[in-house]
Amino acid sequence: MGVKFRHVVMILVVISASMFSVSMANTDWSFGFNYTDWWSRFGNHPQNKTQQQSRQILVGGSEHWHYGFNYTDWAFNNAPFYLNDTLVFKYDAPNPTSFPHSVYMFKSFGSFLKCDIKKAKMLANPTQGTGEGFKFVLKRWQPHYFACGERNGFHCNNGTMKFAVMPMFRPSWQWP
Ligand SMILES: *[C@@H]1O[C@H](CO)[C@@H](O)[C@H](O)[C@H]1NC(C)=O
Ligand SMILES: *[C@@H]1O[C@H](CO)[C@@H](O)[C@H](O)[C@H]1NC(C)=O
Ligand SMILES: *[C@@H]1O[C@H](CO)[C@@H](O)[C@H](O)[C@H]1NC(C)=O
Ligand SMILES: *[C@@H]1O[C@H](CO)[C@@H](O)[C@H](O)[C@H]1NC(C)=O
Ligand SMILES: *[C@@H]1O[C@H](CO)[C@@H](O)[C@H](O)[C@H]1NC(C)=O
Ligand SMILES: [Cu+2]
Repeated sequence: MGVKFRHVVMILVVISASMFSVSMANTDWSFGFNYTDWWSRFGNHPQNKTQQQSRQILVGGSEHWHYGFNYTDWAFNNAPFYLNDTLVFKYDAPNPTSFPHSVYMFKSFGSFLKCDIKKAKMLANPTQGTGEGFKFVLKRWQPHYFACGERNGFHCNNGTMKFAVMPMFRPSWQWP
């Protein structure tokens, strides 16, 4: 009996709520505030999928991956990076006119600072930067320490071929 009574009350609440929204639609209760506009800015409504897709980022931009370009500076200017973004390293195959390059990853911030290549893992050898380039997907939510491993850390140390990236979670909405 009590259960049925509560059901009746709930139904009445639903009916009066829908009546209220009908009257909302007919009368301007918003006093000029545009709720549609506000919701379209902040609400989690259907998104522009193009903007949601993870990006392919060319490391160094048009400079590609070479000795003497400041990649710390580049990473700072191109932050934030997001999870599932792809970093693309492009560099020439070893040839008589340019230094060979490679892509290494450090496990710790300490070995990154010192360019201790012996403690780094090779991700791409000197021939893997040709054509489409070497691609690395930022899959893990952790700092990533990249460097060129050539000349036992000289390219990393003196050639500034090193940078760190901390991928972020992509927000599900956009600021206006
Ligand atoms: C409210 O904003 C929406 C989306 O920007 C727009 O389409 C609509 O015309 C606006 N309504 C009024 C009353 O300004
Ligand atoms: C989504 O955003 C991209 C880039 O900002 C734009 O080129 C495209 O036209 C947008 N698509 C829609 C359906 O709004
Ligand atoms: C590279 O850029 C960073 C950030 O702008 C700066 O702190 C650093 O001194 C630069 N390194 C070199 C070798 O110029
Ligand atoms: C990244 O991509 C993988 C597989 O495509 C997906 O399962 C995962 O949820 C994505 N992560 C984020 C944070 O978008
Ligand atoms: C490191 O680079 C600087 C210029 O950026 C140069 O003056 C110096 O001689 C280089 N160090 C070595 C060991 O070659
Ligand atoms: Cu190099």
